Amino acid sequence: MTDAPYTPPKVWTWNKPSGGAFASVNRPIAGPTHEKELPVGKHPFQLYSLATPNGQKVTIMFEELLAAGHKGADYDAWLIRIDGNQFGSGFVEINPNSKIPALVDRSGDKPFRVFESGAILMHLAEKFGAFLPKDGEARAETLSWLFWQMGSAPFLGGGFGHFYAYAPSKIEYAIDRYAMETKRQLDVLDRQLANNEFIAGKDYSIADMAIFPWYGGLAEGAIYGDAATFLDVQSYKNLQRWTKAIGARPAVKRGRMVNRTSGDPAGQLRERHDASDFETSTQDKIEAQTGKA
Ligand SMILES: N[C@@H](CCC(=O)N[C@@H](CS)C(=O)NCC(=O)O)C(=O)O
Repeated sequence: MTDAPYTPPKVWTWNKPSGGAFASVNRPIAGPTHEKELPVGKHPFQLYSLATPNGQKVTIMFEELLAAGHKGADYDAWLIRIDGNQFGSGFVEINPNSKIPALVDRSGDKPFRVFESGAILMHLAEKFGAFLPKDGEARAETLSWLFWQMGSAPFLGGGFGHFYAYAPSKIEYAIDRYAMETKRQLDVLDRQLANNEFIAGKDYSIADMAIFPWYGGLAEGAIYGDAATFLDVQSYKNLQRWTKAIGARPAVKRGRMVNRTSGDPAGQLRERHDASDFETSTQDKIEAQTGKA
């Protein structure tokens, strides 16, 4: 990797690692790299994930469904570390795109896969008739914001987050370009939240669950080093109000702990197989029992 001006060759070839964080798992081809079956637990839903923002969306949804009394929404959450495990054969079978989160719905006669966090949220919302209005304007508004998130966050994560926090060198052009777009997105949310309690209006919905882990996480200062200062996130007052309200929900707090592998060990529930795991199986307790991290 050099900072010298780059003249692209006529045909790109994969002849060196790209550099930066995650370079070791980046490759220009899809498909599995090794054989590995996925474990299956006792619950109707089997989730294979990690507590990145995309992973948190789904664990928040499950915890909200359970908190709302949907007993059929119980789930096993298995940990997929994205240091190569996303290329195991079993995982690629349920997500040909090799990215967490991926779900297997085993609640009916024949298990089937659902991948892409937005599709998983919609699938669960429709199945349980929850957090997504049934029809009309309210449904359209909720889906509009859900898909806004799916289309916008790659500019925040793959664009701003990558060049600000992970790239091997700081490139002013790239950071400027994506800081500008990220701030524009923060302003979109701030304006929407000026007149609405929740993202899609008066009701809490899957749009909030999708947007919170990314933009709430940024507003809290939880992602990309000191990005919160760099982007002056405190100036988005309505976004700050919403972030505090969503982050205080007990189900959101639980959902953010599931499949977490970093930070305070008391906030990490690396795998979730039962509601009681939040009391008994957080990483601090496991380390106290086993004596190792
Ligand atoms: N559009 C996908 C994005 C999922 C995604 O980017 N997942 C990341 C973690 S946040 C991942 O698994 N990365 C591993 C890799 O790129 O190899 C979704 O929303 O489900």
